[in-house]
Amino acid sequence: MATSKRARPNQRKIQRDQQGPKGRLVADLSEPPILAPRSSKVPAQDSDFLTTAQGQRLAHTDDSLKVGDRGPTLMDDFHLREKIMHFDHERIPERVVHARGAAAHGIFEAYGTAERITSADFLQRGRITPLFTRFSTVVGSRGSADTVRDVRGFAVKFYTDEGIFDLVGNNIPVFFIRDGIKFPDLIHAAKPEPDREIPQAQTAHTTFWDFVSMIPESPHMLMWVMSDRAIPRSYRMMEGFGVHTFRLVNAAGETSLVKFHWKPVLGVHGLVWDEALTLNGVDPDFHRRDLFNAIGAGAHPEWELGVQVMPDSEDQYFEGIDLLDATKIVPEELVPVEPIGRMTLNRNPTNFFAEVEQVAYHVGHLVKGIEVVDDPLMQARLFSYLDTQLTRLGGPNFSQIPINRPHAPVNDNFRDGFMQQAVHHGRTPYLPNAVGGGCPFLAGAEDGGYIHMPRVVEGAKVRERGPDDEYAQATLFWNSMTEAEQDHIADAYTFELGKVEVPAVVERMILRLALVSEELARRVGIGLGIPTPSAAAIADLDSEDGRGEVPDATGGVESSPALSMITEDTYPPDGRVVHILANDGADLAGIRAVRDALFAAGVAPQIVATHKGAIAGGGRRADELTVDRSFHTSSSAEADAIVVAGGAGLATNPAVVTYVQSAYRHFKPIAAWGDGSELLTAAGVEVDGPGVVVAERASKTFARSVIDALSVHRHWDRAGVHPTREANQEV
Ligand code: HDE
Repeated sequence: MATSKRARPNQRKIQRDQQGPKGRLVADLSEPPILAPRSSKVPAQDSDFLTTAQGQRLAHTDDSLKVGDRGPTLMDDFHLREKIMHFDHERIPERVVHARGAAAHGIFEAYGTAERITSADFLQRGRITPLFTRFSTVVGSRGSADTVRDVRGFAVKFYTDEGIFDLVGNNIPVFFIRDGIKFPDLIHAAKPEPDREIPQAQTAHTTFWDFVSMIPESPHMLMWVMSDRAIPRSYRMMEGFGVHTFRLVNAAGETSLVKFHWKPVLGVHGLVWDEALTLNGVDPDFHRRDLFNAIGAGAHPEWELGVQVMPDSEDQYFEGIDLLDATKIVPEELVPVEPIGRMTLNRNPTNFFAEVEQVAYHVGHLVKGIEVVDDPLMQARLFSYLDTQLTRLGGPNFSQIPINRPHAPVNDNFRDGFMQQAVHHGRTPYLPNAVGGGCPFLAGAEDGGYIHMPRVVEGAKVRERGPDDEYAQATLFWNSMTEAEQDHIADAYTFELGKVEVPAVVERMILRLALVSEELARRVGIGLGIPTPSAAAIADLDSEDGRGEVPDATGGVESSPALSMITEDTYPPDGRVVHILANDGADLAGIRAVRDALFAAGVAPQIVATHKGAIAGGGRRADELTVDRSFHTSSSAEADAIVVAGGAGLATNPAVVTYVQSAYRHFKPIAAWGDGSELLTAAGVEVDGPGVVVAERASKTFARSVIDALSVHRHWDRAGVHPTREANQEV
């Protein structure tokens, strides 16, 4: 009997025993399958005429078939029956977590710098691989708002020549829990409370804080979630992280342990909390729209993929940091991130449901050269992601849905199941076989087969966890923030805990915070009217958590600038939105010049006036300019900068004055020329303040200054001393 083990495709004739679901195949047991002549596509929108799902052309679709024009509807109306049946079943269950999201197609270009550590083909020099990336929030339902405080999912599906590789990460490099068995508890606590289904898409409620205040490993992740990382300005401006450690294997079989990082070319930027709250109402689709518009306008977002490479040691620790613990980072100051390739998102989805809603990521979609480690969070995920597709996508054939199809040839010997699209042929969907010529063949290492690296694992079967230093990295995060970022973290805790209805939960949480930073605990306590926990209470919790029995998990790093989002760097203004405020009588030639200069720099300018339609110029010559938006529908929260062109009544219109004031309070660049500066004065904006540009005329230099002011993102130096910082200093 032919065992297929040693058989190789180049030695033997392959009998294709499984065909991908490319087209409508005509089954014939004696002949190879024949593609139906008319179309190789899944039947969808081929006909010029409206048809039933079975292809019958229809003459009428506005009235059901009745006895007389007021009579009862007839069972004969197969068109009505089929149309309503399909409509009734249009929805599929939303994702149990990460339900709300947006996605785009793109490519990955490998630099080749990972060749020495992995044999993965798509990471070899010059390889270009198509991909599909979905960003998401975690807690909210599919229809929830984009700019809530939450972790963001960052999931990339690489369609490599060796099969699908999914890197299913987040925009925060750590997680709330260390073991996947706690995941249902975490999500039940974070989701709307089950008796009242309140609140939607937020952690600012009693049950979430009740849970995390009793999870000793959560403080590190909580610091990230309370920081501006959790209210990104845009999906395009988020870092991404693989979170878990991965084991890479090179062609010689040598292994290393790595952490994956995505670094956005546009920099990492957040919203201001007040702005995020406004956007939830003004434009709940803010992030989805931003991604769609930027790609549509040709501002294709880019990220560099990088790795931190650590030796594959027996204990899988690095400098005292447990690499199997997803609540820990390896500071970049200890192990720098080495760039290995670049992702560009360059095409919007054609159909949201078919692509974004049906895409199915799975951490077990791996390619050779990349392995997972024994991290118990990852291990639970390996089970979960396939399981969830069965409910969401209706069965085991979800990999045949177009967006999920591998680009590599498939021959999996799987058969049948709900919604099977392929018409397989042959008699031998099993191995080993002799009747089918031993096909399909098994691939050894020389043919690109996935070989798990042998590792010795031993130990008693126990429900236990290793020792952990739960606070040091949370403290490192706090110590690495600028003052503005610390102020935002203190405010975020004060907001979230302020929404908790059970005082004991708040007190427990403040106590835990004191182990991260007594200053932070005091500042949050001031806002909540809660006294600082006593030294004895802090010491009790400390010994209960067993700190001091384990080594410090920071690797000796006291402050990590890489954790801060506020840097001295400048960033490209691509796709940034600038609102040009104008009204009838404005300098239209100046507006055109500024608009064109901004546009040429990759910025998205929008003219906002008191009314839609067109505004008239102030000169003698009849001139008009079409307005993009009016103050009735727009908010300064949607813009990255405000430029005032001026025009009738702007400086005396309270809505417009508030518009400028909130932009200023949100630390955005503000600019004006000519009589536009009257509005700045009316809004109380200091014309020589940071990030404020004022000019006589709308010159090129003026436009350049606006772009320069945009490139630093926000002008934090406008902020005064934060009240709780001041109060804390007085204590
Ligand atoms: Fe997920 N997660 N997760 N997760 N996750 C899902 O899979 C799960 C975790 C992440 O855009 C689900 O298809 C468990 C960490 C992203 O479609 C589900 C555990 C990280 C996405 C699931 C985790 C993630 C998901 C829901 C603890 C960051 C969205 C729908 C063991 C590294 C992917 C689905 C997309 C989605 C389970 C923890 C990231 C239920 C059990 C840690 C980005 O399978």
